[in-house]
Amino acid sequence: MADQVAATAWIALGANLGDPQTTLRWARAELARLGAVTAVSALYRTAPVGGPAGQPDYLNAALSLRTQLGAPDLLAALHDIEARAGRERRERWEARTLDLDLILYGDLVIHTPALTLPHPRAWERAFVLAPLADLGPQRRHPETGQTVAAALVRLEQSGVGLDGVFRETSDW
Ligand code: A4P
Ligand code: MG
Repeated sequence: MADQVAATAWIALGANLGDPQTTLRWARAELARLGAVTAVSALYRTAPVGGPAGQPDYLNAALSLRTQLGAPDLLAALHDIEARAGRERRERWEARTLDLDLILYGDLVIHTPALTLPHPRAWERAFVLAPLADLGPQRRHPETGQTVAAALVRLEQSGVGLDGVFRETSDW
C-alpha cells in the first residue's frame, strides 16, 4: 500500500448483467480490503440511462472508503475488481457485470481522460445521486459547491429525476 495520508473516497457501484446483487455484495467485500468502509448506501433498482437499447435494469449503490491508496492507485484497484467480476469493455455504457466509478476522492479535482475527479457525470444522474444522498446529502461538489441534495431536487424538478429509481433494500 502506498505511503500516503488516508483520504475518504466515494465509490459508485453498478451492475446489470449476471446476478447483480451477488456481484455488488462481493465487490463491497473486495473494496473493504482497500481500506475502511465508513458508510454504505441502500441498494437501488434503476432504469438504464444511455447505451444500447434493451438492457436489463441496473442495481446501483455507493459507499465511502477511507484508504491510504492515492487516487490513481485506487482507480487501478477498482479496474482490477471489475476485471475479476468478468467485466468486458466493448462499447460505452453497454450492459456490465460490474462498474465501479470513483466519484470523489476527498476534494481533489483532476481533469485527465484516465482520471477525472469529481466523476464528470455524477451530479447529473439520479442513479448516482440517490445512493450518494444516503452517504452525505450535504456533501458539496468540490468545483461547483452544489450539495448532493440540491442536485437531486433539481433533477426531480426537471422531471428526469427519480423516475425509474427505486430503493430496493437498505440491507445488502
Ligand atoms: N475514468 C476517468 N475518470 C474516472 C473516474 N472518476 N471513475 C475513465 C472511473 N473511471 C474514470 O470508464 C471509461 C474510462 O473512464 C476508463 O478508462 C477510466 O479510466 P469505463 O468504466 O470503462 O466505461 P463506462 O462505465 O461505460 O463509461 P463511463 O463514462 O464511466 O460511464 P458512466 O458515465 O459511469 O455511465 N444506467 C443506470 N441506471 N445505472 C448505471 O450504473 N451506468 C452507466 C455508465 C450508463 N447508464 C447507467 C449506469
Ligand atoms: Mg465506469
